[in-house]
Amino acid sequence: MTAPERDDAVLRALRAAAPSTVSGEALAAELGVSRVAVGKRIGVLRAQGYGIEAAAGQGYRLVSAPDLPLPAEVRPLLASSGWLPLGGGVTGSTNDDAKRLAREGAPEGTVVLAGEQTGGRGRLGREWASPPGGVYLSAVLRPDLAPSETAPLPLVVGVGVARALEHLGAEVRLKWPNDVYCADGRKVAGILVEMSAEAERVEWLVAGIGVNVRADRTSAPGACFLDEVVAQPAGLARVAAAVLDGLAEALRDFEAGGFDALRPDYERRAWLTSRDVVVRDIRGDVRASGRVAGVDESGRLVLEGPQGPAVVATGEVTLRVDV
Ligand code: BT5
Repeated sequence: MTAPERDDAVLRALRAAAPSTVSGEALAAELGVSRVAVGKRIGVLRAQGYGIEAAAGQGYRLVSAPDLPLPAEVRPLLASSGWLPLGGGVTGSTNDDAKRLAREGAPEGTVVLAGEQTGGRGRLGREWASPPGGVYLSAVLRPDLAPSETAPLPLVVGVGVARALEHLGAEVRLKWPNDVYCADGRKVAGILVEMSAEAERVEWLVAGIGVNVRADRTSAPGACFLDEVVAQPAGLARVAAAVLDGLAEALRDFEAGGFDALRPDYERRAWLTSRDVVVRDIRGDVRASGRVAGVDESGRLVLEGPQGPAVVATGEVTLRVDV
């Protein structure tokens, strides 16, 4: 039994017994380890926030579980295989953690989870507000792609997140290139894709996703929270599992048919279509403006401008407010 399997087995046994106790001997026998090793496992679970009572001579009783995307909670909820979840508590930035692991050779599917980040990052050095009550995760991917073929990935990830949040009962929109909005245009999730590549080949990609779940007034102004737009609030582990399942499915579609296979799914939820927008580059200079016609087969934004159609691959899009 691997360490993660042992984690799952301890929790499974405690859950199966709750509200009764399960004896230390029974746990040790089930796991094939010593009672001391069981005691250590219980200590680790308590440190993660599980409420576990120990009754003298009777064993352990699970009284509460933390609302966190902990691997032992997420793993049994996953429909997709191939994810290797880690973390689940507080960290600086899951993207930084996942990048470090990728550099050290972590396999495809390694996922760093967190329920809070102290240094969450957006694009271009911007901050991602990451208070407790959100799901923050970063997946290591090693696709067989040339660097030039990765451009649609933020959109692919976006479709995966959108499907996941819809599965949980929310209505969402996708704002090109990397935002997930609630139906009213407030941002509920953000995506940050980072990569390391040689000239011809991608070495690794890290797909970072932050989802606002529990309403938090200290978060970013104008943020939307999943709890505000679903009938049934879901546990953070459930949200993380749904996002990973959605991501797995979208990546499979992309691998099988390129972005074109996902284009109808993107277009159906596209927030910007038929809106008048301005696209700026990093320096804030206007690159293009016009009415959004949609996205092309590589995920680029297509505008109908005063000088005819324009296609943009990168940029910041704002709605044009005529004065
Ligand atoms: C993004 O950047 O939207 C990408 C966010 C990616 C966050 C994930 S969490 C897991 C992983 N680990 C990380 O460190 N990052 C990734 P961008 O498009 O640059 O948007 C950032 C802007 O969104 C900020 O300047 C704020 O205006 C706004 N914002 C910040 N936090 C927000 C939040 N929690 N909800 C809604 N909007 C937010």
